[in-house]
Amino acid sequence: MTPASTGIVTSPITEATTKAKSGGCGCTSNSSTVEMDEKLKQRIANHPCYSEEAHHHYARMHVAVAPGCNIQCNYCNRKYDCANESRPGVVSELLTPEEAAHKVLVIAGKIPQMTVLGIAGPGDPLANPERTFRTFELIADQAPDIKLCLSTNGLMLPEYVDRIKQLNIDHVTITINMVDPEIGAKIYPWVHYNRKRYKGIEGVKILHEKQMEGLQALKEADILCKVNSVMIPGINDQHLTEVNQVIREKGAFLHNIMPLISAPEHGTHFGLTGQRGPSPKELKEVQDNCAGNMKMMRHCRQCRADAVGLLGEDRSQEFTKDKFLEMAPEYNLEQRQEVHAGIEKFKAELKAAQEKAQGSNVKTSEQNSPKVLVAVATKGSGLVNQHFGHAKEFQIYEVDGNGSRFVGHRKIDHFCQGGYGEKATLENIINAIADCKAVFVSKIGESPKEKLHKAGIQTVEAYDVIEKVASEFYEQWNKDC
Ligand code: CLF
Ligand code: SF4
Repeated sequence: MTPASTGIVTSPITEATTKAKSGGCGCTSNSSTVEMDEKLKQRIANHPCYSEEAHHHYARMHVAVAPGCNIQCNYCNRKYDCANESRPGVVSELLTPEEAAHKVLVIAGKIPQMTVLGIAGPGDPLANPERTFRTFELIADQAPDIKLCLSTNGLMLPEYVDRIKQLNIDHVTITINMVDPEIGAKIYPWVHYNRKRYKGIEGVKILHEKQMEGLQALKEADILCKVNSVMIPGINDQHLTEVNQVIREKGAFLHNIMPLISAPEHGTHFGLTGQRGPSPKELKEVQDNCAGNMKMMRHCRQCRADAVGLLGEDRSQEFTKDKFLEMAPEYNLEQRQEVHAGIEKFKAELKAAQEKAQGSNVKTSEQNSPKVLVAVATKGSGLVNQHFGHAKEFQIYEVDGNGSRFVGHRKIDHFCQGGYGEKATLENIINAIADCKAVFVSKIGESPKEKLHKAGIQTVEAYDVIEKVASEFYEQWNKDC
């Protein structure tokens, strides 16, 4: 149990440290080398997408109020949610703004660590401006502590930046897959603008122009802009460093390069024509090439237009329309503030534990120590605290003598299936983390442990701060090799 999953104020660091198998050292996790001032840190401190640190503790929710779209992406099938912010093949229940507001007030009470309301589909929010802005108005009025967040393809953004500012929407995402319309023509077959459909490059040029104008306008309005880019091997993979450079120059705050997810059953152009997505290694390479220039987001889960919960969990099925309409709104500002204060206290303890571990970090390894990847089973709160068999994803950390950094996550079919299909699933898990030297878990059975060892992946059982476990593992690994 953690503050992130219960909202109860506890001190799991002390608990974790007591439960640790051995004492020792650790290191701090920081996915970015780009420095930020205090004011900016405060603006993103409890936004789970804009802050990697926050995503271990705070949750977001989406409401699916925006059905229409004004462009066509080759990775999208309109039967499903907008693939710019969602995993393809997912269908959300469409809500009216009033239903959406009711849902937010229900969830704000049941999951008080939910700090952000995003509108990200199922189409494009700004192709449905009245529904989108009406929803934001209702929330701003009734739940003033919830941050508002919007994700768009950018086509209509320049027209709405003033309204976005007025509503105090401080976080806006634009999906920008290209800054060269020739490349864009391979991604977007048409664009609908000012009541006219523009095909091919003519439409892409309009989209590009509006995206750039929108980005500039957000910067001028001091609204934090994240850019999502879908990485499509053979089409824009080489081009994304140029996209990164342009958006950085224009003032984007954060860049989220996401993998194309493509399968024939999604019925998309790319799915049907066999366009593949990138491997985790290819994705990391491109992200690494862009890192250092600006903050990179690596913890995106490509969530659904009705997502609820921490980024790594999906609680949307607990709040389907038939269920949440029966629930009474429980929004309580005081209770929420109390829970947030507890989370902040916990975060401070976590940070202190990380810094303490950093102080006793491996001294010999220094600058040129080899980098290794490790996989971590976690339910959140920055701890190794999940049983191997219950993990639906592993967080991936890169570790060297200077510390450890979160670099991504790998989704897996979780292992405990009552005996059925376990062999196939274990093989899939081993494939998914084959490039990792170790997997950190709170517990693991003898049989999977043995098979992982045969595949060259060590298992480390612990219940402790991730960076501390990583550092102890690295020190031992460094001695052994
Ligand atoms: Fe939603 Fe997007 Fe706001 Fe986050 S999601 S609108 S910025 S609150 Fe986050 Fe989900 Fe990735 Fe989006 S993990 S798909 S980046
Ligand atoms: Fe689909 Fe979103 Fe692209 Fe519109 S912007 S076509 S909903 S992926």
